[in-house]
Amino acid sequence: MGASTKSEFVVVANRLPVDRAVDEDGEASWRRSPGGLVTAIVPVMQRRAGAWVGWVGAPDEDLEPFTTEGMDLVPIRLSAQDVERYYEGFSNATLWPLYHDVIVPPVYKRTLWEAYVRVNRRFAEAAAEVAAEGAVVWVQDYQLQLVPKMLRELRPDLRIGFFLHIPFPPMELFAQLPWRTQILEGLLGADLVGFQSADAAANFVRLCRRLVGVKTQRGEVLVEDRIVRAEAFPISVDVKELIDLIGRPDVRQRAAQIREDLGNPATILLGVDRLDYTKGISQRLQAFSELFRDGMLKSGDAVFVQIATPSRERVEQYRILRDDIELQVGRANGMYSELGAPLINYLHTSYTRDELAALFLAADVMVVTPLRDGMNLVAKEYVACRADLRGSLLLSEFAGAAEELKRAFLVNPYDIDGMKQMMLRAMQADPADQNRRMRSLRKRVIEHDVDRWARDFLQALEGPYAPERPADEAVPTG
Ligand code: ADQ
Repeated sequence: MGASTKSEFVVVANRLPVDRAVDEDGEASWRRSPGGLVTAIVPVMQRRAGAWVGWVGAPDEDLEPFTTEGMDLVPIRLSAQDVERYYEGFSNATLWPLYHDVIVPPVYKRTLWEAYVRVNRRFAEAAAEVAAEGAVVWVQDYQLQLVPKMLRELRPDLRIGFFLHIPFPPMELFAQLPWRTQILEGLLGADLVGFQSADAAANFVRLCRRLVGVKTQRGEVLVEDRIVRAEAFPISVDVKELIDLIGRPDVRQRAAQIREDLGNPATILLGVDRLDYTKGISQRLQAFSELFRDGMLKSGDAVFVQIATPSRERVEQYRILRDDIELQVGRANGMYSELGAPLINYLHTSYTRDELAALFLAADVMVVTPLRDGMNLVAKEYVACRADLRGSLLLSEFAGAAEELKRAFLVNPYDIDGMKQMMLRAMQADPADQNRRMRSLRKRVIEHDVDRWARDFLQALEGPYAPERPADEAVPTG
């Protein structure tokens, strides 16, 4: 990308959509990161000569803009202190727990906030630099909530969209944040603010009215002479990629092999999560092991496979969580397993997409029990992979996905007894019941895949906006 080239379409996200790969000769190159967001946005980037502004994921790296796979990438430098304060600090020790029901206490520290402001400004300035006149800029997620306002101040000609991937909390929780007004004003710099659910969008609009004192109506906030829209765009998965994977003979063989390696138990239950306290891993393992304690299950009836991807390991609460889970797994296995047949197979590692697809095919019950989750893509990935219409999804009511996946076995993850009963029901569901449920779940996921999500958001951002009534009538001023 030449220094003078400007882009008509710019994505701004904490991370660039690439990871560094080092080959046998020590040569470094860039590989596209796995994940739905990247898959959904890359085709749009390629069609429109887009640019992506983000951090490479390592501290203190000074990189010039570069092009890979038809994407222009604009690296943002973060010092080790920025990473500690903006990323691990304000993003993941303040906002993350606050936006997830305060499951652990958020850290409120002025030094972290100052770093958040400083780094958000750096992202906004880079985006302002690279965007062409009248370009569309799409800002992603909770790490960058101040960018829309900062960017609008620098470049009032741009059309700015923002999408929040995590929940947006209600007044009772959000009001704790010492910088609550600044965050709301930051988001109000956008033309369109997208959320995973209608509840989150409604929380945002209500908070703007109460804390910023602006006029609002349904999904609209009036800011001076602009209308900011707040709407739900539930994110989804790359269904095509998953269907291709499960059609591969090696993936099917691997699924059969996994069942065999686990000793061909009657039922395999599976959990796949980042190791995060929002995911309810401990609650589900407790429910499962109590079924053995109570004699409802015995060795050979069922095996639980819990895959936990290492995550945010420098943040204290994540270190505590890891120790707690590993203690719990060790205890349950020590008490209820038989020699050579552990109750819980716990793997603290990351997997390839092929291996994940094979695990989904091998699992009779997919257990997704977050205490709070913006959406949860694992639930949708499992459904997309079960073209055989077998398997059961046990899903928390507090995952955004529950709003769409109504035929799952829904549970309150705080209710251990309720979860035990539902776990048994999901395990015992007959093939006809599984079939009916899975057919309905799959219809929803196939019709609403990640391409549609990106398309819907961008159409809402760029298309002509037709409010139900003219703006000056709908939102009286003065
Ligand atoms: P996450 O909290 O990371 O995402 P999730 O939606 O489940 O949660 O996405 C995780 C992704 O990582 C899935 O695609 C999954 O397959 C993959 N993954 C998990 N464990 C893995 C492993 N061991 N190896 C390889 N891959 C693994 C945030 C929000 C969610 C929201 C998404 C997207 O917290 O609520 O759904 O963003 O908006």
